[in-house]
Amino acid sequence: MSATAPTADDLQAAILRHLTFTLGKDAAHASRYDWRMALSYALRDLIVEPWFSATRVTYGEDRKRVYYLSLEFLIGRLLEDVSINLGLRDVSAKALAALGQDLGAVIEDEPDAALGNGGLGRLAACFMESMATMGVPAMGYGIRYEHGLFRQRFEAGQQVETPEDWLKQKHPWEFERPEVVYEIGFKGHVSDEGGRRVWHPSESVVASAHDTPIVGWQGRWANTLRLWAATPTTMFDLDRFNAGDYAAAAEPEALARTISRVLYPDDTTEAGKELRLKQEYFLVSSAVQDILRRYRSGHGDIRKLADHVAIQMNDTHPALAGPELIRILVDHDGLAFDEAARIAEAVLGYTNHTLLPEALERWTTWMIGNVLPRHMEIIGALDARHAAAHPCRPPGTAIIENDQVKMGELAFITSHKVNGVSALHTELVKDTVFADLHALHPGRIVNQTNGITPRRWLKLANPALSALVTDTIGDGWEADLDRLEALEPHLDDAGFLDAYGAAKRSNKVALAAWVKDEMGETLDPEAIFDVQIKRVHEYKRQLLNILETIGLWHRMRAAPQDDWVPRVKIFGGKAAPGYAVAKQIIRLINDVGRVVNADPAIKGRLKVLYPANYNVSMAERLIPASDLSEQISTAGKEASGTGNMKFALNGAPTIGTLDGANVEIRDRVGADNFFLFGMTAPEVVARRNVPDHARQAIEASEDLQVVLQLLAEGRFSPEEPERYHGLLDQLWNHDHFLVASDYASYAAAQREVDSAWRDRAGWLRMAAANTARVGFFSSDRTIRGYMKDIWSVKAAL
Ligand code: 26V
Repeated sequence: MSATAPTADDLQAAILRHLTFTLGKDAAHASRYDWRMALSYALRDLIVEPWFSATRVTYGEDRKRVYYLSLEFLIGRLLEDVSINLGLRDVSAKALAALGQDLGAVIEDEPDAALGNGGLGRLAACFMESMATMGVPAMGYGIRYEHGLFRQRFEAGQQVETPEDWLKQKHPWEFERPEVVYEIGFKGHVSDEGGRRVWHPSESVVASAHDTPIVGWQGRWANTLRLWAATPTTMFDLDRFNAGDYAAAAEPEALARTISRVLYPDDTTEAGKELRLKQEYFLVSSAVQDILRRYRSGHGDIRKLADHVAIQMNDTHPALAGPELIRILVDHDGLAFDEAARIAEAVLGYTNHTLLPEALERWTTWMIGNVLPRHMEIIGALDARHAAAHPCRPPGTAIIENDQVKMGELAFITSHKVNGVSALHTELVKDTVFADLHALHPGRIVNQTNGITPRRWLKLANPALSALVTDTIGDGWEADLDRLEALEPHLDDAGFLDAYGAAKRSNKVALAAWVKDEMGETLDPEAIFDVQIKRVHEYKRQLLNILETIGLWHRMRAAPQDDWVPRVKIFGGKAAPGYAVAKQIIRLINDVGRVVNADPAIKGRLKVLYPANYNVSMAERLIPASDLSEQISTAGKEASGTGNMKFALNGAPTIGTLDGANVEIRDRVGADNFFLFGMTAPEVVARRNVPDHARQAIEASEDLQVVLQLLAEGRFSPEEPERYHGLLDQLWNHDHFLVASDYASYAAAQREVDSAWRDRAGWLRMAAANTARVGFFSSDRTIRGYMKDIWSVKAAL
């Protein structure tokens, strides 16, 4: 930011100026929305200078740029984030207060930008913030979905989806760029013109750019998040309009806009939808055209592209970037195919985020051939080139198999580096999905353990703990999270631990007030706030959590006189609309909550809550108020997890399996400060081969038998006793995620949690040790890893 930071008076004047001249409102009649817009514009003005200077430096020093291609950016709200990064949160509060407005209320008025499903999209958002903080010349490319991830409501405990509508109000952070437009073709045919392939698309849309500046910590640098909106090539059919056929006249426009209409809400099952393929190509083509235009504006020789450009593909969703780049280099620049393929490989990197077979993208050759005929030829040629270079390659390494294009293989083969997102996951990538490709290309697969931005996930979300950290070790930790290690000597200081406990307690009291408001339930701040928030998936095993909760409830009822440790069980998360089992699990949790929360026998010592519509903002509220972080996926299934890092940073120890980044978190916080349970990844693989594993596990645990019996007799659904018979049948006969086999171990770990909790000082020390020891999980560190191992880029700051 500029040398002179604005005072509250300056900002107040800027707010009033925008209220008057941008919004055309008189302060006497301004709504909360108007004040939010005015403040947002006033702050946005202050980002412009670092944004321009970042661009000047990048051009002036001819720096290599990073382009992060992602179908998802789960940004959440921006107002508070920007005010904090500009160092103007308190100044903003003061300026608004002088105008009779409350900053907290204004912040809450902003809708979340929910352009993502979960971890993958949130990671992209953390990366954008870290790259801006470190001064990495970078640009994010995504789609400006008109409707982000659906909103979730519960009707009689069941998930109901309604469309999300974040653009209904103006999005104050973006700059529309009507002059930055590209034509994106689809379908049609390919002709041969004197040995040159020419694609004649039969459909096309226009991609138009919308830029949101992403400002880093202390406002020293800002990068661009460029989101593309689809618009028609021709607005409407004037002849039809004049003939009075208004609906038909508007058809081309409606069709084009469909492409950027809505985010796909399915984060595992293969979409198999032509529209999804069109979205993927729409992003890739507009991004690649934009990258090449920028490159050509400053450089002559396209062969040097990789010296100046790194493109990262966030999962396989943008994997058409390789074929698209090659298409332009060959068909437009006249390069030889081989040379174009080599350039693409030098530029591209691919991040794998999942091993779940159902989430690995595949498209039929028919569909790609139909929607993108020239790309289908190029994919065939890439496969042939790879086969020729590796004559003995195993058949599974082929890009095209059984008339399907495997996007993982395509992304792998077109990239110079492929990375997993945690140490364990990367080893599994090498040993399983890409074992054969790994053998052909040793050294190509590297690890980059995920991270989270400490600005949003500590500074913004947890002001109480942030203040304590700063009081104890000084500032600077925000941009150098390893400094949290300096808390280590304070872990045995009773005064520090008291203050730590007080910060946690204030967050719990605030959460309790919110829950009272939103759900009418009263929470005891002395209880363990035990939280599982993430997408609902069988492998994440929310079912294991709720079954164990039922077990606890049953034992409490049987011995109400005992001295039970009070618990508040909080769940949050959405299920993909078509994922029936996940929706049943949600319904079960809500049904259990209804019974448990109304049961006088347990005297309020157990509560089960499922606040609807979990999103980034809800995470910011819940995580700082949590005591226990549930990270209980079947080992080998969660690629990394990033929520696990947010909880640990905010002083909620993990109860978890040795899965994803849990492994590295436990290594760092220490085994004593982590509640480990469950089978390891190799044990999981072995266990699946035991016929009847679930039955055996159930027969070995009386506790689990009782729980299943309660479910079977309809204890939580008296109006429909058989409601959970399907889920029970799954558990007995198709327990793929080994809920039964890990139950006893999980329940035992929960009892360890109870006894640890009874030692107040011990617990606080454990919580604080988590905070002190997870500096490694800053996304700044992750980005440094990408810069060094994948992008060969240097930061400008
Ligand atoms: C797949 C599909 C298929 C078609 C429809 C839309 C769609 C959207 C997403 C996906 C793949 C989801 C993969 C994913 O989100 N992985 C998560 O990535 C996180 C960041 O690396 C990681 O922490 C989580 O463990 C991992 O599950």
